[in-house]
Amino acid sequence: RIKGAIFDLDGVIVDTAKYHYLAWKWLADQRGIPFTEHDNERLKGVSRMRSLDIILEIGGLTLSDEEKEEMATRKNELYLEYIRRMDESEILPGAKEYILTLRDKGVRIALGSASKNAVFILERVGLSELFDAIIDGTKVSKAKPDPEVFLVACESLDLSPEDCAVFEDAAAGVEAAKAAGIYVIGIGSTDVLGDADEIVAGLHELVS
Ligand code: G16
Ligand code: MG
Repeated sequence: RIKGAIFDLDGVIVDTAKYHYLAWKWLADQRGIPFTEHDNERLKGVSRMRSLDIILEIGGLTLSDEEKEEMATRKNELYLEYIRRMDESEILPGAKEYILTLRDKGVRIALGSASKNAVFILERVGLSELFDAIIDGTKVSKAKPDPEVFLVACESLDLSPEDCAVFEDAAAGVEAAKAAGIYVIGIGSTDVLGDADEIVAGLHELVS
């Protein structure tokens, strides 16, 4: 029986991967980098800068730190244009219901996201109040697959990793949760989430 539940944001609570993709795609096109939705899978759960490195690697491009900083800032401006328009209709099926069910049982709820825009997104979709702790890209220095984000989430809930469960859609996130010693429920398909302790298609499957 778990005492704390830690949710990833993108791919678990909302589908912001499509907006990350559109923003990166626009920039990749500008630079003539062939970037596909298949490649986008590698960007899931990893930090903004790491995402840029992966895209530049696909294009075989080397940029100065200054140019990279500029490109990352531009990407975020484009991304913000998309997420600014988000509302509660973009909450993935079952996500809100499942979190409410857990809260009813006294389970403490945390967010464990790589995104620096997590608080803004939760506010846009009206879910901020349901979280006892929000750990995101502004609060940790080491990105997934490093366990830091999930370990800090456990600490913030005042619980040990053995008493928590992580809900993750990305391979990097599953790896991070395992490294933190936390039970992990993969959200999505077996081919990406093979290392998870359990796999479901979406949180809707867990709502009884
Ligand atoms: C999300 C996405 C990643 C993205 C990262 C950083 O992580 O899955 O693709 O690169 O956030 O986002 P931002 O540019 O907004 O800081 P998660 O951990 O919520 O899946
Ligand atoms: Mg994710």
